[in-house]
Amino acid sequence: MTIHTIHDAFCQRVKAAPDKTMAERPGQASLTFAEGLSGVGSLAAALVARGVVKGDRVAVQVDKSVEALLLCLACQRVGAIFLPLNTGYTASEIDYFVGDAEPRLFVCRPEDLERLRTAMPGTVAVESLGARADGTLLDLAASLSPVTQATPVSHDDLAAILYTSGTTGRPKGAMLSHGNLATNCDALLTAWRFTDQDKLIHALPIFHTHGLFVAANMSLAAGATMIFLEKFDADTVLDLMPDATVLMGVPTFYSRLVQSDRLTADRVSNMRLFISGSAPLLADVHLAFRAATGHAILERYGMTETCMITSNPYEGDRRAGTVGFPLQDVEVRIANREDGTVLAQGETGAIQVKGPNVFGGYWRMPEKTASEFTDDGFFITGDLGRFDAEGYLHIVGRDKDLVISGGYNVYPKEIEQLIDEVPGVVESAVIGLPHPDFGEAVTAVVVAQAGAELDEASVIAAISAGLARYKQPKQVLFADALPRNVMGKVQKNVLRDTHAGLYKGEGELSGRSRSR
Ligand code: MCA
Ligand code: AMP
Repeated sequence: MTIHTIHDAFCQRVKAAPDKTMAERPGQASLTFAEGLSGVGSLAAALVARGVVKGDRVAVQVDKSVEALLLCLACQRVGAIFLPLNTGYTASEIDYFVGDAEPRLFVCRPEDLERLRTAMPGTVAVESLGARADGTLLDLAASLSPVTQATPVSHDDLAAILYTSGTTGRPKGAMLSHGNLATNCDALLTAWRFTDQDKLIHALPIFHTHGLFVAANMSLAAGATMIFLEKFDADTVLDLMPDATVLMGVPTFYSRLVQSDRLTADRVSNMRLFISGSAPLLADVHLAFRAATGHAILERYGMTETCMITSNPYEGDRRAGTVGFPLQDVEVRIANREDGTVLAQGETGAIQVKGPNVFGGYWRMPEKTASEFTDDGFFITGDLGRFDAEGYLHIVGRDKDLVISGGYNVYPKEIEQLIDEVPGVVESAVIGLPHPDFGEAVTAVVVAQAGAELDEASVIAAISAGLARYKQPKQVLFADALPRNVMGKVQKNVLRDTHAGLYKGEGELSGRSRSR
């Protein structure tokens, strides 16, 4: 199958099987593909009514719903650029995105509508969309004749902008084209043998690549059914397994599932595939899952800027601790971190990627974009890795200062800047420490002024107001000084080594109980 755009592939699926269930949603009526298409047409009309034209950005910060997914397709229908935002972002975080992306329309949760209509610049229309098919955008859509013709787009036209934070602390909008999304979806459908016979348990958020451009796009393009869950809950997912075929999740899904004695080979007998990505899956979890179910979790590797890059094989050995082989048409190489020369198999270095999956650059940041590509067009991922003798890619570390907590990226710089402004703080360093549930726990190491009355609670309280919950430190440690190298750079590896095993809740976290 060759996909031109996800919207086109979806429309073909509607034609082929209009009455097929597109999404089951516990507690609400299911939706067929034909109903989905009708929703897309109406939402597209609402976009047009709010002045959205080809190339305009539509920013969306709403709770997960099938309608939000239809809104993404409606953007594609009118050639607009979908800009999903983490529901955890606070008002000050949102201000930045709106200032940078200058959306024509901002779609928010119903409870935020009044506030945002006052707060947004006059150039931005504001409508709401709720999780139970409610909100002003749907009211507007229902009053209009649907848009039935798609605005023509090319492979290079932008389909989405996804913000990722940066080592400078300033988020960057990764510009993803229709071609990026379509070719990657195509490659994944083939690699994972995903078809209209599949029923996917969709428990990921839909404001990031994993839940939106991997899980949802594949289901829409293949004509598969999604069981669309508001969020991940291990017991709910276990309840649904006998009726489903595929689960895609971050490692935390799997580390929580293996703790349940309900995870058995019997329960998963209808499931054909479990996929993990967004953060490293511990080999222990891989093995425990295999022991409980007989299934080897298929681990893959991707990035917002590149969509999916590599995958363990569908047929063949899925190796714990590796992320497998490059996907179809994707080139991956390992380069020397200092001089950029390409390294031989077995050597460890910077992972670089080229292919139709790689984004066009950062929104309105040409210099930043240029600095992250090599002269011959490879994107520098910031991850470190090596290929083993059989060609499996191993990710061995990160060249970028990044913590990944439960699959969410947290850039230390952003948190350090806030902590450093707290009265009584001399300086700080934010690191990730091993955490049994989230993989890494955001941890702040703070140097306080002599006599300053600071403790963990006061530091967290001082920075929390403007910071999404998942970015807030799970623990704050105090030190007399930060270790530095001869260049004066803070040695975070030394801090990680010194404090490894010091995660405060480690002991109590070995069951299902979790602290902050
Ligand atoms: C929730 N909390 C978190 C996280 N999630 N803290 C740190 N890291 C997190 N990821 C906070 C909650 O606000 C709460 O705080 C406390 O931790 C416990 O919440 P809990 O109920 O356990 O959380 P949850 O609602 O069950 O969520 C955990 C989760 C969720 C299911 C792992 O974070 C999740 O769905 N993550 C997926 C992220 C994702 O889709 N990443 C893909 C990015 P309090 O109790 O204090 O209020 S795309 C990507 O990375 C690339 C492209 C790729 O390769 O895929
Ligand atoms: P994001 O910027 O949210 O797209 O996160 C991308 C980053 O997640 C990558 O650069 C990797 O560091 C990490 N990542 C994604 N998948 C994996 C994986 N399977 N194993 C290890 N790290 C991963």
